[in-house]
Amino acid sequence: MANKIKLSPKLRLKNMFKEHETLLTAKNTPTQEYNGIYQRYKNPIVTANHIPLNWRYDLNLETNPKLQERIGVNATFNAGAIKWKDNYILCVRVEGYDRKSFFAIAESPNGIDNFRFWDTPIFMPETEDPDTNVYDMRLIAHEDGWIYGIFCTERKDPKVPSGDTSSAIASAGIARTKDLINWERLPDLVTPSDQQRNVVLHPEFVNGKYCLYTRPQDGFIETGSGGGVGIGYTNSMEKPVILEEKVIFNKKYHTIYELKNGLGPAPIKTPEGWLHLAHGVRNTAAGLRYTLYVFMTELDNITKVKHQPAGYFMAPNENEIVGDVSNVLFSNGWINNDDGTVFIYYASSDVRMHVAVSSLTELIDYCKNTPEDSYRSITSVQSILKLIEHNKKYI
Ligand code: M1P
Repeated sequence: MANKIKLSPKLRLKNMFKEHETLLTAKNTPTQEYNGIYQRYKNPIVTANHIPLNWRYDLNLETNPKLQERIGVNATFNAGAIKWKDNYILCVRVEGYDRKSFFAIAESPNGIDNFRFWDTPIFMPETEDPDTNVYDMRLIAHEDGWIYGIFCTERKDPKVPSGDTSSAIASAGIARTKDLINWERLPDLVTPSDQQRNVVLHPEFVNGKYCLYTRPQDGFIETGSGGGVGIGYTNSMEKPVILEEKVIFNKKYHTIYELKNGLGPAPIKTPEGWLHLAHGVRNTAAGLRYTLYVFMTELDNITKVKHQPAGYFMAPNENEIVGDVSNVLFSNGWINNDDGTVFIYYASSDVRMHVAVSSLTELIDYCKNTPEDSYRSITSVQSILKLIEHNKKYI
């Protein structure tokens, strides 16, 4: 008979709690590399193993004599972020073994480590049209006084033949809260496009209206004629209807956002303009590759892109590149601290959460001084030649 590890359930239970606490309280330290733009940290900050044990196990050894895991958590990723009562809050997409995602708050005193989930996951109310799956919440403290959670709600496409069990419709779900515990669900956003993911609320009113960044798409996976980061306006979040979407950042041939792009978190207001973090998706022989990029829009005209550094800002490194959906970095949360540091929360390969630390100074410098993409090999070489020429004085 094969050997089994024969710790008693009682001892396993004791060890489980001890190991869990060790994981939750582990100190995180910066990696060796620093590129003048951001600093990665060594440990993922939230993983499936951070999920409280009482969400997963029946802890009564009489009803669970073998100490089996009753409800498995597959991944923790794509978290919205907000500073709350001096602490750092992530609204994490938690995905179960059953493939359903839900939201749960993890809180840390320093934003770098010691993230701990609140006692229970968020019980998100539904609209009259039940959600099959909810994910990727952006948390936005709007100047109207509410904290909004804008997320993707996915439902089976009712128009497809019954044999098609994978076609879905993605819409922007909206909820608001004052305490991150009690959520008021509002109607889903209505837009001219059939599909919406990656919708983000601008934190300020624009000409007295709520402004939402959208990502129009024809199909659930395929952007079709849609794609790009769009902008639309609504008079009310209680009846959120956008009549017209204007694309401000298009997908473009032979770029890192050739296939599609979508906004990450809500933009940060800086003296130089609105700073945006987004993801761009390109095709490769090995499948899709998601990287993060940064751009800036004008302060007084949020539809006008002012700086658009070429290429990606951040791409998966060797620890991040493999996961459930490999070759993916995705971010829908960052926090601008009072001291000018910016904590960038990003997920790798649809599995785990990380933090990178930057600052407004570094991000603005990056935006203003990184050459733009001029879309041909020869123009990339011209950018390098210009830099070499400039550097002659300094070598
Ligand atoms: O698997 C990568 C990402 O795919 C989708 O992103 P997008 O809407 O840009 O295609 C989302 O499902 C996202 O959650 C996921 O990380």
